[in-house]
Amino acid sequence: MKKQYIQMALCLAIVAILFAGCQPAKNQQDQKKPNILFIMTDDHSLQTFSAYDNRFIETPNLDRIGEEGAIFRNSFVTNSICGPSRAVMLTGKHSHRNGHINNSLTFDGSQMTFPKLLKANGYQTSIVGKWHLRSLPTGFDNYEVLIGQGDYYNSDFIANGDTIPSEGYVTNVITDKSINWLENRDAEKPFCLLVHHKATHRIWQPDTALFHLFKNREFDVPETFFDDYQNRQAAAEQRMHIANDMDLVYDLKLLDEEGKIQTKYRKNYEHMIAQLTPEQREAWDKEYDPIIEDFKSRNLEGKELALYKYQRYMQDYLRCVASVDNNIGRLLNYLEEKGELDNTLIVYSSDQGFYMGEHGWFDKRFMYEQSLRTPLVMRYPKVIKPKTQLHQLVQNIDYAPTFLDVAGLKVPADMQGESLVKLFNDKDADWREAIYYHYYEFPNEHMVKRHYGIRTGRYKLIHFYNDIDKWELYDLVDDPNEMVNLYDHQSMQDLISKLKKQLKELQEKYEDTDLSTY
Ligand code: SGN
Ligand code: CA
Repeated sequence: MKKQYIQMALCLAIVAILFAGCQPAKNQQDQKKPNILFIMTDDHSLQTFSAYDNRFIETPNLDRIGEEGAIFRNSFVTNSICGPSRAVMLTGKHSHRNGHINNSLTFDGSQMTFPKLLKANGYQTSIVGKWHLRSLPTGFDNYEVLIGQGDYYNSDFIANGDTIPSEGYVTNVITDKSINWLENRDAEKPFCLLVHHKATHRIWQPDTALFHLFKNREFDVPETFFDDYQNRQAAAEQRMHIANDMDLVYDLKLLDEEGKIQTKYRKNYEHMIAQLTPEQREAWDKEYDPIIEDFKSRNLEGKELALYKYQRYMQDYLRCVASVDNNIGRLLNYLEEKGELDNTLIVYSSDQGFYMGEHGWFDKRFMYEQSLRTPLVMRYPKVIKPKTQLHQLVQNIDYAPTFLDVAGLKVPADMQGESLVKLFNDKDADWREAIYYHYYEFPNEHMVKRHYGIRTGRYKLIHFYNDIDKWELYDLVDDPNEMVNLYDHQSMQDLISKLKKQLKELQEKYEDTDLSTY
């Protein structure tokens, strides 16, 4: 009897020792901090991301992130322009709070950003691609960034202080450099890598390897292409109109040797194609020479010319999107091969949306839907259930708090965004009911007036100010194209008072009460 007890006790002790031996390994696995891969493009519209809209292009790799994770159906920016959006994402603060209100400023890199906090807490941090904040990156163990806007072909990069010429098509080169960094990192530490593409920014130069795409495709023209901007003065006075402002040579690559095709930007375009290697140039001319000859034979004018420009614009823009999608596929495959895919929070977004001919436009800046929105998908199976669809109003101030939260770090109290992790845990969690927007870059190339406003689930109230004093109100359910400004409608006055009150509350909350300072 006694012997049996001793044997049993011995067995239990062995099991306990074995179990204890396994424990640390399991805990290490559970406690392994997730990697963060934040992929961003420049000017990528929701209209050209098939998980949002499949009228124009299929983007299987981008879609995969959302399918295997979450797609945000109401994702917005705070200030629809490049440098400011980047500053917002880094700091988790609105433009007036991080100081970077427009593209002509130099970002104050001494302030707190999420890469700095991750780096201080054991992450290896790196950024590859577009930066566009003038000062050099801070908070990164490694940076390889384009100078300003960079070039689509054979661009220089500043790599940790040195200028490095890099032959090839920029979307491929950024991916190569990113994979190279991942390959050579210290695999003992978690990483935070920002892959920030130049594409799909103007002037939409495709990869010569993708010239076969979208040949002979006729793209549907948006209903609002011939908008007359009735009751919308700021919309009428912009300069981002496909018919009037998109250049046939510079934007649409129709440089004829005799100079018959009118352009204000001949020199810019010549400079740009002079950077191509002889092989790239040969492929370039082979693609565009027949298009130029065809264009000249048509003698287009007025509406026909505008519609022609729209089709040319769409063809090259979509080819740039296709490169992005292919290269994201390469990155996902790399992580999968290395066994890191499921331990990485993968986020894809753009610095803002873009007009694909809606209201007759290209570019962004306005608080109207196409440029207020930005695509946002995230994948991290440990926290996000596949096929999650989120409809809350989220904004790019929320990215920094989300990254910190996923990494198990405290979000600094002065960050103005909120972690999105709460929505992954509970789809019905308490969330903001309205977002605040403020755009400052006027006067500037595209002449979009300064404005601020509020957007709720249904309504949008905008105030254009500075050299103008005009309000606009839209009902996004009845008028999703934002063609009818309801601001002067008698029946809307109670709603307007309520929205103005809510707007003021948001300005107080985010501390943007003194507009005279800009
Ligand atoms: C450049 C473009 C503009 C664009 C701004 C801002 N002109 O100035 O069309 O609006 O960038 O874009 S270009 O002749 O250089 O193409 S941003 O995304 O970088 O903010
Ligand atoms: Ca941009």
